[in-house]
Amino acid sequence: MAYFCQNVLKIAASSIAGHSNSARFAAYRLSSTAVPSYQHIIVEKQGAKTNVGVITLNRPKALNALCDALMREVSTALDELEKDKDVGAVVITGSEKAFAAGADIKEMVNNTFSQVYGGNFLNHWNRVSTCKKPVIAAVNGYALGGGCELAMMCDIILAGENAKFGQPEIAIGTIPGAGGTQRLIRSVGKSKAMEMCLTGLPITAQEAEKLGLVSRVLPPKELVAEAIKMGEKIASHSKLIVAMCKESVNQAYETTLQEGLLFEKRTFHTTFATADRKEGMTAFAEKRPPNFTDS
Ligand code: CO8
Repeated sequence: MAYFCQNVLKIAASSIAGHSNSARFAAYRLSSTAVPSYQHIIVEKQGAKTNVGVITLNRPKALNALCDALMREVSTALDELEKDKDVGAVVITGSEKAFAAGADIKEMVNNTFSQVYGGNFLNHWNRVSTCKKPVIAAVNGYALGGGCELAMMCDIILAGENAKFGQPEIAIGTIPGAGGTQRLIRSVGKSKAMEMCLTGLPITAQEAEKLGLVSRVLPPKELVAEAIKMGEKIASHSKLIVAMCKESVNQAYETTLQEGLLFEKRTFHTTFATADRKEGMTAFAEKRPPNFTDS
């Protein structure tokens, strides 16, 4: 543990120095920690209370193409951040040029049907969508193919003004494989989803906001800091209740309205079995900030 703590600042400083978004890291330098053992991503805890996990995709030469090893590292990082009791939200981001330009085409080029079907190729990508903690995608630049799908696996997408979202798989003789034909339609509707999947052409951040794919568009240099700020706000609430709320919102994707409303009502009732519900309402009545214990 001591070894880890000593090295955290050293490693954080070196990863900050080498990072293209060094200005934003500087603002958080004093409160950041880093986990050293990743090759394709940078993992840190950011924010005034170091309670926001930040995963930065870091394969700049390949525009953050999502090779198998990178996505396995993302899964491992999420496992770690999910276990970390201090972390209340996670931000996934890339560089200013690319969030991610898709699955790694060069890695896939010689794969055969029997290999990908038999081996359940890239099945582990799903990990992002099963994270119990809220995950915010901070998207600058290209979010194409698997990059767009990765963003859509997150709970909230914030976009830089230069972001481009697209499903260009059709142009390389395949189709989206991680939600591009399923999650996209639920965000932007059938006509636009069809247009994007069948033409392969991307949409801008501004269009994406108009369509409801992203919740906000921000100047590229402010994007990650804003995402961390949003993560801090979420992390200031009870982590237990936040997880219940996330689960309830996600039910809307999976079920009928009546079943969803019932799920919501039962989950609402369940909050009354928690100490944090009692504390939250008591604090309101006593005109003081709540002291949540995540129980
Ligand atoms: N895979 C591998 N390498 C890539 C990828 C990629 N997706 N995208 C870019 N690169 C590499 C380039 O090959 C190039 O490498 P090098 O310098 O060694 O030649 C480097 O990144 C820079 O790229 P460009 O020179 O092309 O940069 P430009 O600025 O000219 O163009 C683009 C940027 C427009 C983003 C362009 O690179 C591009 O079109 N990339 C491919 C986009 C794409 O087709 N994405 C979809 C991939 S398929 C997919 O995502 C399927 C997901 C299925 C998931 C299934 C889960 C179960």
